[in-house]
Amino acid sequence: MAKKMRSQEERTADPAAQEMLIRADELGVSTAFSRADELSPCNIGSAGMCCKICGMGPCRITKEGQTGVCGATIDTIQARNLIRAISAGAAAHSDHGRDMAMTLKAVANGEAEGYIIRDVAKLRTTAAYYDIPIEGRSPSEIANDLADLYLAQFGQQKGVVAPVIRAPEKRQKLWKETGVLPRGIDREIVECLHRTHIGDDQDPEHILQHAVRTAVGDGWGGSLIATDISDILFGTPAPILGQANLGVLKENMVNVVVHGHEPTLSQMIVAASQDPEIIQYAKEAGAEGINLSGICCTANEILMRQGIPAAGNFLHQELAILTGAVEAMIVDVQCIMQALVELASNFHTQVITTSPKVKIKGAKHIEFDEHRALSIAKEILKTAIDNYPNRGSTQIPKDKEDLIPGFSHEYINYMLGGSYRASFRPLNDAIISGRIRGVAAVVGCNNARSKQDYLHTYVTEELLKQDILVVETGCGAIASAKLGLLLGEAGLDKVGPGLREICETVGIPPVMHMGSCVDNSRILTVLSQMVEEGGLGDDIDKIPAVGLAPEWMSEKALSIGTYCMASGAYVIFGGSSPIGGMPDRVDDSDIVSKYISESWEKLYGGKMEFIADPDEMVRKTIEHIDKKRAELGLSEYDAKRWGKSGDTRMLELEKLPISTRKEAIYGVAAD
Ligand code: XCC
Ligand code: SF4
Repeated sequence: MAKKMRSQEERTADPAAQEMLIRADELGVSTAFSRADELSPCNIGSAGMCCKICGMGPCRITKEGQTGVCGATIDTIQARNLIRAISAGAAAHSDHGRDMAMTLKAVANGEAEGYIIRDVAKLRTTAAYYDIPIEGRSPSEIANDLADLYLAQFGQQKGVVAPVIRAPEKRQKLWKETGVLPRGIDREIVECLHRTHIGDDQDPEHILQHAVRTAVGDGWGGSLIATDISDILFGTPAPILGQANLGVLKENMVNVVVHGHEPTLSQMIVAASQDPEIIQYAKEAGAEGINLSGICCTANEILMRQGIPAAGNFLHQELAILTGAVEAMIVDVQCIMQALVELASNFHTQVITTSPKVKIKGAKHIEFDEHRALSIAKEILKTAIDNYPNRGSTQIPKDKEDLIPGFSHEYINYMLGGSYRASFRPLNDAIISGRIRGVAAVVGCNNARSKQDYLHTYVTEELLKQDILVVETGCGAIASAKLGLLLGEAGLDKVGPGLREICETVGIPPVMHMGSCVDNSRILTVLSQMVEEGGLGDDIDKIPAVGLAPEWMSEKALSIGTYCMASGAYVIFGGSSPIGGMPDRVDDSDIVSKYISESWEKLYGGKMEFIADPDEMVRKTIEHIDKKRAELGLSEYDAKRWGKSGDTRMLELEKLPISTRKEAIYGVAAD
């Protein structure tokens, strides 16, 4: 059967991406978009029905009642596949957290060239959670103790991973009762691998219970640690002006793109790129200077702290190289396509790997070491500059949008109440009054099998119309940024009347960019503080909130979804389900899908579902939010009550003939 090649418009919603895909066709090079068209996914594997964990397999289960050679049922196989994916995701996030803790330790000991403790206030607040003495001690002394405590969480064998104490008390009790309090971050991940070795845990529900424990160790452990330490070392984000999309690349400058996840190296590259010696070196090579930009979550890390522009999200990594204008793409860990090297061989672009954990054949490897960070960053930049004279023909799309990222938990707290009355009260009140109907976190990846950015931005825009405040992280946030939704006033004509009032009053964009994927931990701590603030129930599962990952593809997304579920959220994944099972299987016998939805909801108040249709995602989000509002005894959401005050409304009224203005102001219909 001939393969169906999608048109550029079917492949991506982003005009800059469409332009680059046309260029790829003209140059005859492949991209993830074209490879996705050429390579159909295996329909047995993609639905979780293939087991290859022992040498008697792979066993592909396609008929009801069939089992693997060892007798494993489809449910056991699906559960094992799912927990293995969740544990890989948790491992990736948590290992990132571990590296941050190592860096903090080196900084505290004065052994990390170029780094300082930038946010002493956050260091003190964080240390205080764990009763680390802070009064009369230097930042280095406190940081040393905090680094030791955080490092110990990874190899801890007994007890409870320390940052869990930052969850609402009721939630912690629930986790204790259900046996999912993580003992040590690494221990739970290792146990996932042990339990799924042939001949171990074969009760799907029992397997998945351990998935919850592992994921809690990610969200309330490894990821939270990563976020805390990034803030301590590089500053807690606050709103800052940035830009996103390929148009941020510059014709007359050395374009260096950092891609991956860890801020340790990219922050140092930012510092090195501002060094007069390096700028001079670039000028000597004939460029006007160095233009730094980011892809994926490394982009988010430096965007929300220094306002360094984002060249794009996951599916933009190849497209940046296709401009022909990138001297070097510097990668560290996670979400880096192997295809970059082959693609770069058509241009002058140098792909540089830097992590001791990641090498790609054909890429230049300059290994990063936090003890010599600044020197290494300069060496990398010089390599990029040396490559500038090799540049051939270029085509840089014009598209770029402004955005305001940087909505950390701390900043939202400050923004809502100021220095003296920092609080979440106004947010809770807005939800209670119904101006804000509820909150949705739209997060996660791009997926080459769905139209890039479309699901993210469609779902986001539909929720905004319904007065649902949206927070975003990861590649989803960059998708919205490219569409201009992350700007204060700019997006407000697309927003429901109640939410618009709040945005105008507080001065926030309707979509708040909260950071990278490990920063989903910020969403957890925000939800916890909303509980603490009062009026929205005594635990996270009472809050009218939903998490969505419409274009997920990474195993990390599955771990994020699971810890958000365990924290009490309804989590919806778009795209295909890794536990889809047999298409004609009756719902009742689909143990795994039922378990992660219905049974998890009974246990944790949150649930996880895979829903392909975006309208269905929106419908179920609204339904859940309204159900939670009703359970809290809050007034039914009514759009007509809002939007009659404020500047925007006055401007609209001024457009009306005077005779009808009175009716417009006092009548029932608002819009
Ligand atoms: Fe990777 Fe974080 Fe997914 Fe983007 S969103 S594709 S994980 S970069 Ni995390
Ligand atoms: Fe097949 Fe069982 Fe081996 Fe899996 S563990 S590959 S189902 S024999």
